[in-house]
Amino acid sequence: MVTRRDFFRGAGVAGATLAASAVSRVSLAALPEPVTMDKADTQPPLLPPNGRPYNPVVTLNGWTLPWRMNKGVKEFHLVAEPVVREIAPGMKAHLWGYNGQSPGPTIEVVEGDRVRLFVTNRLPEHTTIHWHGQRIPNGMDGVGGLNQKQIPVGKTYVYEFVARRPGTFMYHPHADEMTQMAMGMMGFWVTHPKGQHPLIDPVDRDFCFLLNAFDIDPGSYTPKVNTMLDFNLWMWNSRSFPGIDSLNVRLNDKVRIRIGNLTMTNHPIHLHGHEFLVTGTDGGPTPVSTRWYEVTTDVAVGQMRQIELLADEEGDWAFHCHKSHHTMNAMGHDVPTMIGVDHRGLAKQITSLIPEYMVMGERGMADMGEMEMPLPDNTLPMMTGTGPYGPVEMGGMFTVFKVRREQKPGDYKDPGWYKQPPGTQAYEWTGPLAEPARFRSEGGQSMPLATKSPGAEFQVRKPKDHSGH
Ligand SMILES: [Cu+2]
Repeated sequence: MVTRRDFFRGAGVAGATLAASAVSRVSLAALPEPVTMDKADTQPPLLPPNGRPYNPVVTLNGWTLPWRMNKGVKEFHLVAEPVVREIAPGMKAHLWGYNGQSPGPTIEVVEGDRVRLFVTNRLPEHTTIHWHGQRIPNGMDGVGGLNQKQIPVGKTYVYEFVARRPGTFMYHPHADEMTQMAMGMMGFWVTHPKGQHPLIDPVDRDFCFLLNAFDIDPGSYTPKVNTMLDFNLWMWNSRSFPGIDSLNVRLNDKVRIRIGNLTMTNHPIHLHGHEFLVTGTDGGPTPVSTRWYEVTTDVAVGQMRQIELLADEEGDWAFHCHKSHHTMNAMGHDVPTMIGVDHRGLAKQITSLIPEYMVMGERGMADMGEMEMPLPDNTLPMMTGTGPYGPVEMGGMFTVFKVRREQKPGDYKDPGWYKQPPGTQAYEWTGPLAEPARFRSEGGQSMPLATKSPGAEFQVRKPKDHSGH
């Protein structure tokens, strides 16, 4: 829910009451009131109340920041501050973000808009904002030390420029970046085209989200800010499956999904049941001649990708990152592969010391999604989320694209699970099983080996950590 608060009477600002009464009301009125969000739910699209018209986006588990028109300038107020973000039910993280959430609110403007952004720093250290991907005057680019002085604690800086290029953008600090981005300082920005654009088609649904990763030890609340690659929580808009909302659309809707990556690794984003076109990148809309159909698109570090599809297949379609360890949650690390290992003897010895000891993963890892293990406080099971037929065995960067005949235009509510029509679902074969016919001429090769080896045994070893991402 959007809440307005009287920023200058907030209890946290020392001497604010005095300042507010002593300083003129004019100076207070000069600053747009900050608007904050206290929930991680997907908010309905913000229909533009004034300014140039556009078709708004829907931010997955997020919201769009309202603005004020001031003599033809769109004024926004971002407040950089510590926030508590629910990663998924059962886990909260102490992050840094903007206006009550991390990621911060999506900023939506129209090509040609003059934009004024007030940025108030309520973090314990200085910050800046960089408007990632935009064409702006050099002094507005937000690289601390290079383009401007960092915004000191408690101060407000103003950025002002014209949103020249329509497209998909992001914002993030360019001051103590490794810490501030590891703590969740980031947000989405969409510049809509002014009227008809030859390369930007109107769509029925327009979704956006940022990819992000945190390293939060089970039982703790604050991300480790010195982690370079070995993150343990993979998220869309700082939400981990099953905390990520589904993307709910009507059958035959034309759908656009915009994805930005501010993690430290690439993410091959994969949609089931449909083909899509990459219609936009960091550089704006792609020329039509460069578009081809795909089901997976890699979003590299610092990149934005805009995909478009016709949602013409009804159902509940998985939508996820294809790096399989990114569809798991914390505790995914340092767990040895136990498939095929018989640990009956070992388990017996251990249970004499630790009665509740369980052997994990000897038949594969699917058991782990089902079993009820005691978890440390404030963490998520590795694989979780339950569908209509049982555990989905996914966490992290996973959600469901729901295509429904009855979904009304403009309705983003979850329609529940899809009921497959009779005869259209995988089923058990109960007839007789024939012996498989084996291929009889194994071993043919163009160059016979000089010496025949008696056969070698291989040990397949998966990398133990993620340093090779
Ligand atoms: Cu990924």
